[in-house]
Amino acid sequence: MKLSIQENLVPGLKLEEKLIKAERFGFDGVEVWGHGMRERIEEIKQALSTVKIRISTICSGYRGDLLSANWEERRIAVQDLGELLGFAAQLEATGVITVPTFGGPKLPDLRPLYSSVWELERALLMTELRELSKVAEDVGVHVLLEPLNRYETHFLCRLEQAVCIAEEIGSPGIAVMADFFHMNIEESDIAEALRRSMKYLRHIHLADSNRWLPGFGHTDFRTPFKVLKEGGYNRYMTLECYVPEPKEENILKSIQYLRSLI
Ligand code: LER
Ligand code: MN
Repeated sequence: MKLSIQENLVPGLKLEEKLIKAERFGFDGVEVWGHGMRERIEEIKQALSTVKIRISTICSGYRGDLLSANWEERRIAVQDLGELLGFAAQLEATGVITVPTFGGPKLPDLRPLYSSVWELERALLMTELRELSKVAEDVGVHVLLEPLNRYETHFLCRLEQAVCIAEEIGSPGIAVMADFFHMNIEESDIAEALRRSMKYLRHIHLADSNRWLPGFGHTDFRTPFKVLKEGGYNRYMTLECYVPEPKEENILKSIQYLRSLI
């Protein structure tokens, strides 16, 4: 298993500085934000040329909303995501983290055409993901579906819902990621949820129960990590969490804690 950290959590001004620092901390990768990627791609490639550390993933950062009631908004989301998948391939990253929609539903109740708004949203997403799966497959990266807790989205909250979508699409371009903070709220058994998702699991976000660095809350990482190890998970786990002061010291503490478990 490889460890990565989101770029904003690493002290430093320029990406090159952050990459050097993250490598010194002992990380294998850095997760970058998708926003403004077109303008940043050359700077990122340049920064990568001087270090061993890699870009693990691109986190979201597309405009629009895949489940908006507005066609333009949906179109922009699909277009931007397609473009980000291309950038992910150029950076040799796993893929692009995708939250189908934040907040509540934006689509109308179309009963009896669809039995619920959720069913309509799902059908719409399937159409969009079929299109995106071809792009992702062509360039060899993944759309990483991320379930969030109920306070951030009504749509995908548990791993099994994302797995079901990936299964139905049936393309290596569509995969699933797991975030320990969200799982801590939504899954009745984190280890079991991971075990059932192994076939489609391509990325992980790490945070403790309070969304602080792993080791600074009360989440049990031991059992889920055991499941990941047994399932042959050898991909990135990225820190997406609050870093309490003193930051550098605590990042080092957390990475040591995680290495002792994996
Ligand atoms: C939001 O809470 C989150 O976990 C992010 O990874 C969404 O992109
Ligand atoms: Mn996350």
